[in-house]
Amino acid sequence: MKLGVGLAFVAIAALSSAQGPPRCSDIRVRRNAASLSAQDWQSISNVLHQMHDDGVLSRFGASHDRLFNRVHGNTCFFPFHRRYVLEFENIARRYDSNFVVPYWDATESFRNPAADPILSSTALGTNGQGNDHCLANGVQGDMQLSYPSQHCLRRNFDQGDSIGPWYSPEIISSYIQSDTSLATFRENIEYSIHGAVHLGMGGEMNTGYAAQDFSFMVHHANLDRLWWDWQNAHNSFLMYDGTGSNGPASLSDVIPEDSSVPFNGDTVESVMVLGYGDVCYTYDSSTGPPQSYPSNNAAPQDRQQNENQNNSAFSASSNPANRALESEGLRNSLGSDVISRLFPGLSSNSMRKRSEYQTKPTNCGDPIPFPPRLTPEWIAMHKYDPARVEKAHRYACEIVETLNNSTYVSPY
Ligand SMILES: *[C@@H]1O[C@H](CO)[C@@H](O)[C@H](O)[C@H]1NC(C)=O
Ligand SMILES: *[C@@H]1O[C@H](CO)[C@@H](O)[C@H](O)[C@H]1NC(C)=O
Ligand SMILES: *[C@@H]1O[C@H](CO)[C@@H](O)[C@H](O)[C@H]1NC(C)=O
Ligand SMILES: [Cu+2]
Repeated sequence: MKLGVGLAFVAIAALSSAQGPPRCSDIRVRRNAASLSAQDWQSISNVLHQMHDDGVLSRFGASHDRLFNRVHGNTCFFPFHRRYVLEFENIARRYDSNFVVPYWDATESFRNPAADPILSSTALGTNGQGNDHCLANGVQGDMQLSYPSQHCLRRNFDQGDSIGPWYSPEIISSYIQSDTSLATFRENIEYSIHGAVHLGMGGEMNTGYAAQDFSFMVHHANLDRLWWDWQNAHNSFLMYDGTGSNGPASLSDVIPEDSSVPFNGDTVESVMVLGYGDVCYTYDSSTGPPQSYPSNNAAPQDRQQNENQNNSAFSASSNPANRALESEGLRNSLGSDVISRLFPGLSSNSMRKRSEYQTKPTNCGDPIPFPPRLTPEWIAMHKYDPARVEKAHRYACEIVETLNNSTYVSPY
């Protein structure tokens, strides 16, 4: 009798841990912005202008600005921006039922971001023009904004007409593979590629109301994709640790919201797993939503299963061919000690010893440049702890130096 009750209890516990929101019947796919046609960008432009005319862009700018210090610098960074971009996408789909926010894989063009075709006059637009650095072309060319006061939509590259180098895919791949807690992964992403892209673009993107520039959505969709890849790589879909927007992070935390863009009290838990509940999208470069809702305490999966997806869970790059070259190159160029520390996702696969590859190939690419620092203004604006930011930057530089010291040749 006692045993029966015990078994029943275990069965119920197992069931409830596997519950969660229902799987979406229709899961849309966020595409790589690099694969969009001129017609796709034109459709996006039409939607953005209608949303602007209806005051929707101002509402998103205001909401992000007012919530600023609650949704940056803590683990809520990820769930907040997932919910926020989703809300933008849902509203945009009322204007065009085919609208899906594309993602900008800003790692692929890290050596010379200003030359990225996504920053061309038929896509997100080039650098701003004139004394005010007004955006004059692209999907939001010549747009006038009213939040927080009348101004043109501005873009002001950080190095005059060009943008300094960003973070290479290998650095972000290392975060995806080696960060075992979401709190650590959040710090590494927020202090690296997140800030580098905002600061490199400058203008509107360097303000609290940056979301009025569509670049914000395309950039944050990419950060969301990286979070999803991290969740898959560690089979840690429900991990939410560290500090949330209101003290110790908890899945039951309500996502901070502003009345200008209401989330109806949605919790962090409601956005943790793509393809479930109201989070009905996935990414074209990523592992798709799991077949059943993950349990809270799932053990790390055998990573071998991801091999047939060209290491999609192990590389920040969205390009399958480069992803394969990156993994192959890292395996062949680094000692097993470095692999297990910086790229542990590769260690379960057959590895050749570094001694077999002592000489650099003659077609050696340029070394990966050291990534940029966040500016003191950016650190102060976000109320980041400067010591944590510095620690993260030093770690990124150590990854670059380790690769530079090895025989590894980056395919990027
Ligand atoms: C992996 O990448 C290679 C090179 O781009 C490609 O030929 C192959 O079809 C890809 N395999 C899968 C399963 O995506
Ligand atoms: C890479 O190594 C070369 C020497 O092998 C050095 O000149 C260069 O400064 C290094 N670059 C980085 C980014 O570490
Ligand atoms: C790279 O090599 C240089 C020169 O040998 C060495 O001083 C440095 O510590 C190495 N860096 C890393 C991260 O291994
Ligand atoms: Cu933000």
